Amino acid sequence: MKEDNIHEYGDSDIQVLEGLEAVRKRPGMYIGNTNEAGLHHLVWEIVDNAVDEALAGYCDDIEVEIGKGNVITVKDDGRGMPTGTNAKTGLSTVETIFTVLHAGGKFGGGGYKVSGGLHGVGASVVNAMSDWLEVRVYRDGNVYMMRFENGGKPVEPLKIVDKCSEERTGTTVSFHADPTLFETTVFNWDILYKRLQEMAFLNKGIRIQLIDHREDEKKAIFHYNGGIIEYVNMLNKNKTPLFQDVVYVEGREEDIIIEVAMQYNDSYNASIYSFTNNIHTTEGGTHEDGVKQALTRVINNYAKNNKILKDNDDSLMGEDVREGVVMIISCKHPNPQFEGQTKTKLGNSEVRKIASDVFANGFERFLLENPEIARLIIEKCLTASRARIAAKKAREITRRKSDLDVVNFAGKLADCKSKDSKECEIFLVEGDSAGGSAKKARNSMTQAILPLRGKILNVEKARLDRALSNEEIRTIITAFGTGIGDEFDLSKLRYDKIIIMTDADVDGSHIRVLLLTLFYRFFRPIVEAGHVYAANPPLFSIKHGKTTKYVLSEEEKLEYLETLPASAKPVIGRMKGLGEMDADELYETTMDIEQRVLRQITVEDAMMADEMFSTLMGEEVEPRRKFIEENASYADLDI
Ligand code: 28F
Repeated sequence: MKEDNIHEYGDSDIQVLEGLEAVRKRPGMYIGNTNEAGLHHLVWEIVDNAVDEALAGYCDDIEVEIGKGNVITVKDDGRGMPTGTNAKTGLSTVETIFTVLHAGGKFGGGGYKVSGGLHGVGASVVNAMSDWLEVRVYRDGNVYMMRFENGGKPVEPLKIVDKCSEERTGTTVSFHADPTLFETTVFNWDILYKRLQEMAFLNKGIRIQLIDHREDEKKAIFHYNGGIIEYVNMLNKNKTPLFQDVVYVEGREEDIIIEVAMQYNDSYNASIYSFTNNIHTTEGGTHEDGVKQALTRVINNYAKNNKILKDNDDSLMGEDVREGVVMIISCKHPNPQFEGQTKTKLGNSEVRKIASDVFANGFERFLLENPEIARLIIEKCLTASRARIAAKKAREITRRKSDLDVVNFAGKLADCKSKDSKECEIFLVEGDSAGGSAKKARNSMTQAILPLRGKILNVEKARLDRALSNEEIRTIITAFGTGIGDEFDLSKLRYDKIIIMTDADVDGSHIRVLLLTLFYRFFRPIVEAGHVYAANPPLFSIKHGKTTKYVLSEEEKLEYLETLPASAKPVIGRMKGLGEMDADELYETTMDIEQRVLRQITVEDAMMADEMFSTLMGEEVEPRRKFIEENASYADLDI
C-alpha cells in the first residue's frame, strides 16, 4: 500500500482483501490448478465476461492480446462496466467486480451469466492471482481507470483519466499473472487459439481477435456468422461429407436454448461434441442424451414411414445412426448442474426432453424437406446396421466348435488326411462338376476340396451379412480354423495354401469377388501372410506326339510353337471350363504341384475386390452404373 494512497479502507475492504487472500492461499479451489491450464484460466474468466456482454447483445468485437512479458489485454466494445457506486458494498461497481468473490453472478439487462467458465469464479479471482491488473472503462465520454497490485490491492479508487467520444464504449482489462503463484506465466498461442476459436463458433456473430506481440507478431480473427454450422464444416474439412448442407436445428423452452449442427461423413466413427454455457461437456449429459435419442427415433420413424425399413425389420440402433456423424450440441442454461468425475457432465434432468424435442422437430422437418439427403442418411445407417449384424454373426460362427465334424459329415468339404498345416492346401472350387473332378484327382493326403455353388451364392444380390449366413461360406470359415473377428488367430490356420479355383467367366468372377471381399474384411492377415492364391487354368493345350503342353495365354502359345521343330504337327486345343475337364486334365493343369501355375493374391487385389463388391452390391445406383460402364463386363475384371 502506497503512502499517498487516497483510498480509505473500511470494514468491507478488509473482508474483501481476506477473500482475495483466500484465493491466493488455495488457488486450486478457484482455478483448479496453478499449472499452464490454470494460467490460461485467467484469460477465460476475463473473456467470459466480454462474451456475456456480447450475448446480452451489446458487444460484437473482442480482442485478446498477448503483450511483451506475457501481459494479457482483453478488450470489448460493450457498454462498459457500470462506474457508479454499488449499494451493497459502498464501493464502485468496477471495484466490486474485481475484489468481491462471486460478484456479478447475475447480469443486469435481463440476461443471465452464460459464459461463467467451468469454475465461474469471475474477475476477482484473476485479480487475486495477478501481481498487477488494470481496468479501463469507456462510457459516457469518459475513460475510467483503476489499478490493482499485489494480488488485488487497489492502488487508488476508480477515477476518470481521460475523455473519449460519446460513441466509444467498452471495457479493457490488462493483467500479469503473479509468477510466485504459477508454475509458468508464459501463455501458449495454440491453447488460446483453440479455445477462442471454439468460443467464436459457439457464439455466432461475435468477432474474436487474438494478437501475439511477443516475438513475431501473430494474429488470428475468428468470426463465424454460421456459428456451429461452420464448426461442423471445419471438423469435416478433411473428410468426405455425405451431403453438402449441414443440418441445423435451434429451439428454446423458457430460458433454455438448444442448438444442434450435424453432418455425416464417410468414416465409421461418431464425433459428437456437446457444450453447456460454452463449456465443453466432455462427459456428455442430459442435453447429449436427449439429442442422441431423438436422432435414433427420428431416423427409425422416417425409415419405417417411407417403407425403407419394413415392419418386421429390426430397428436401427443408436450406434448405426451415429456412424460417421459429426455433431455439435450447444445448450445455454441459466442454472446448469455439472456432475461427473471432472464436473463436465450436464445433470439437469429437464434438459433431456427439451433437447430431444427441439432436435426431433427440426431434424424431422429437415428429412421431409430433403428426401434425397434423407435417403443417403438412411442408407448409410442401414449399411452400418448390416455391418454390425454381420460382425456379430461372424463371431457366433467361430464359437461353434463342433462345426467341422458336421461339415465333414455333410460331405461338402473333402478334407485332407494330413494334420500338418504346412503341407496342406484347400481348393475352393466353383461348381459341383469341377468339385467332383477335383475330388477324384486330388492327392487326398494334402489336398482338401470345397465345392462352391455359384447359384446358391447369388452374389449379385447378397450383401456380406447374408453371404455370412450362406452354408458354404460358413463352411469356409470353419474349415480355415482361425476364427474370425476378435478371436482370429493366424497360427490356427489349417492350410498353408488357400487356392481359389474358378472359371474366367461372369459366375467365376462373382465368386472370386465375394471370396476376396470375405478375405479382405475378415481374414486380412491370411492374405497379408501370402496364403491365398488363384489357380490359373490354362487357355490352350498343345499336343505333339506323346506330349501335351498347357499354356496360359495366346503369347505363351506362340512362344511355345516357335520352339517346336518344323516337322512337328501340333494339335492345339482351346481348354474348356474347369467343369468340363476330366479329373486327369484338372489335376495336370491346375492341381499338380509340379506343373500348375498359381498366382499369389495380394492385399491390393483383395482391396480392389472389396471396392468392387461395395460398388456392385451397394444401394447407390449411380456409382454402380458408372462402374459397370467403365469396366464393360464383369468377365473382364481380371482379379
Ligand atoms: C474485457 C472484459 O468484463 N466486459 C463487461 C460489462 C457490462 C456491464 C456489466 C460488464 C451489473 C450488475 C454486475 C453495463 N451496463 N470485459 C468485460 N461489460 N459488467 S463486464 O455489468 C456488471 C453487472 O452486476 C453492464 C449495464 N449493465 C451491465
